[in-house]
Amino acid sequence: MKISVVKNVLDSNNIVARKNREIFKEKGLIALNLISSPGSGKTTLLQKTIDRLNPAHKSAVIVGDLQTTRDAERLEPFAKEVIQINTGMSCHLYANQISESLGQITLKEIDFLFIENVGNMVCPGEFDLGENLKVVLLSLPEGDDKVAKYPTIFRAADIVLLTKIDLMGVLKFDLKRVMADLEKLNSSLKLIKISSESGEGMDEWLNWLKAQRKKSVGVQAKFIPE
Ligand SMILES: Nc1nc2c(ncn2[C@@H]2O[C@H](COP(=O)(O)OP(=O)(O)O)[C@@H](O)[C@H]2O)c(=O)[nH]1
Ligand SMILES: [Mg+2]
Repeated sequence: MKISVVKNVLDSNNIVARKNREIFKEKGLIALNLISSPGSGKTTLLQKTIDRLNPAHKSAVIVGDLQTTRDAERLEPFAKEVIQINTGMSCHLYANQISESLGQITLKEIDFLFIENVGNMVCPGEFDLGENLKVVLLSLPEGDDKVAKYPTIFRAADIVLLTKIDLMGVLKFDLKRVMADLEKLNSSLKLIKISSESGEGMDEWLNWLKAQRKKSVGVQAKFIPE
């Protein structure tokens, strides 16, 4: 008889994450896990992104914060469905919190599922949620040294968004240093310079998102009669 032992929290998390990924595939949606420090612009970017994806593509958001429903309230006017998870003391979301939330979303109507992870650059990187892609944000005010200081999350990223690019020239920020540090970690990593304020980089980001969805689930957006 084969006895399998779930060794630790990470093992059991990975089992649920795999199931989540199967559900996303079966329901024909793409799931993106947004990871960054608090305040780097995740919620603002999601507001602008979902607004631009509407009405052709429907989005849902699962947002994790230690406390409050503030981000959910900000996203509610844009997304078809929003679930806020309060993690209490936990610095990241777990796959089982995603799987429980999926039960509350009409997945067959959703094209993009955005997961706004709890703001920090360390723990969210360790916990697979079943997402198709990890989107890591770094904002200009955080400084140009952060890629080298937090390499793990940048190594795991499928794309890096350099946010608040409108502040270039206002703040000291050595873009070449960031590019060189990213190149050392992963030379094929895509970086988009973006601003929710000025709109710079938004077209490139939206085109990337649509191309990723096409790659993973096919061309058609799901038509939902209003
Ligand atoms: N200058 C500038 N400020 C931004 C931009 N995006 C967000 N912010 C501001 O940054 C702060 C934190 O944004 P928020 O979206 O809540 O970040 P989150 O904690 O990562 O979700 C807010 O005051 C936003 O108005 C941007 O592109 N440019
Ligand atoms: Mg937020």
